Amino acid sequence: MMADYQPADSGFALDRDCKTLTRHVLEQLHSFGPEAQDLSALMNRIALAGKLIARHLSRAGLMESALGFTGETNVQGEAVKKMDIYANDVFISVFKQSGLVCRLASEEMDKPYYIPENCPIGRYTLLYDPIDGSSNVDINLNVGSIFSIRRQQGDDLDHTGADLLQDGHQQLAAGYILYGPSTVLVYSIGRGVHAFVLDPSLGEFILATEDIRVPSHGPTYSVNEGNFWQWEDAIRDFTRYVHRHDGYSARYTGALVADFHRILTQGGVFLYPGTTKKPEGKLRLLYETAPLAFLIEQAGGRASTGHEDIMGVMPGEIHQRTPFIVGSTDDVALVESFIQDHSRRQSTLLST
Ligand code: P6P
Repeated sequence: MMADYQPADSGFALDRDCKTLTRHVLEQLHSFGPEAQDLSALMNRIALAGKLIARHLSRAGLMESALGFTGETNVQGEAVKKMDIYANDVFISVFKQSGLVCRLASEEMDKPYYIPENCPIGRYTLLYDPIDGSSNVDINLNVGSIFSIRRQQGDDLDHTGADLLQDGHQQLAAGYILYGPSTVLVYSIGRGVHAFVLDPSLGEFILATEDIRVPSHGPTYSVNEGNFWQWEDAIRDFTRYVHRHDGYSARYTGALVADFHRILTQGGVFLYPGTTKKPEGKLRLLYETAPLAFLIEQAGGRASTGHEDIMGVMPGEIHQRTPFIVGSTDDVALVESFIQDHSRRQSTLLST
């Protein structure tokens, strides 16, 4: 009787190369039921979008009309890059025939894109920022895509997307793709945060790090200090504090996904506070700050507007913005302590 077959020592390497994203999602859910299969299929489509965008980015410098501006401005009033439109359309193309989604809501589209009648309609909504940090695209620096998946609630017959105006706890899954020296996909379906690296030779995202935990404190503070005089005093005082105390380093790339990835993996705090020009902040809730808040909380960190948890913010409209303070629990709390001190001082002054 032959002994049971034992894989050779390379078993670990082979098994690791087989830990693809779709398999990981099913293992996470310990289920092969309909919703598990849906989530696995949704993540598989997002991975395909990431591969297509990564490929386009890697060759953009050699392609006519891949870089630069379209000459249009989007609903945010921002100049649109050709890569923004390409990436936006990639997500639509990848999901249009999937039978998984009923609509897609994006930074680049004023209203959600509804899957046409002649295509299979699903019961999920994809909310995404197709290319985050597009000011970096033409200079070959990091950019990312951010995504959030919600289940459709109600029928949305009037196509207003009103049922999307729910807080961050309604997210089923969230994550991002970071296009850098390697292409990294980070996601959570509410059971921890996991990172996959694209192996171009396989054309697969392979599990790299499981159950990422953000340290309770880190040395990095990440903020655009060019806005210093546009901030409220509390944020200026926080900045003065980290200038004066050892152990802090400033890092800021201009791409939220890249700055967030550093904070998620090494600790610290990223801030995009309100300014005099944009008191509500620059970053968008439904497809930027809420998905990243979902991730950081899953990794043991925090995300705040400075006054409340991002995950609890109820949006008034699809493109609503929020101030964003995200990262290690101790570092987010430090920023909030300056805000609370200032609020106390102001209320004391007003009461005298
Ligand atoms: P600023 C990119 O446009 C973006 O939305 C985020 O990726 C990034 O964190 C932020 O804006 C950068 O904005 O005002 O510092 O250039």
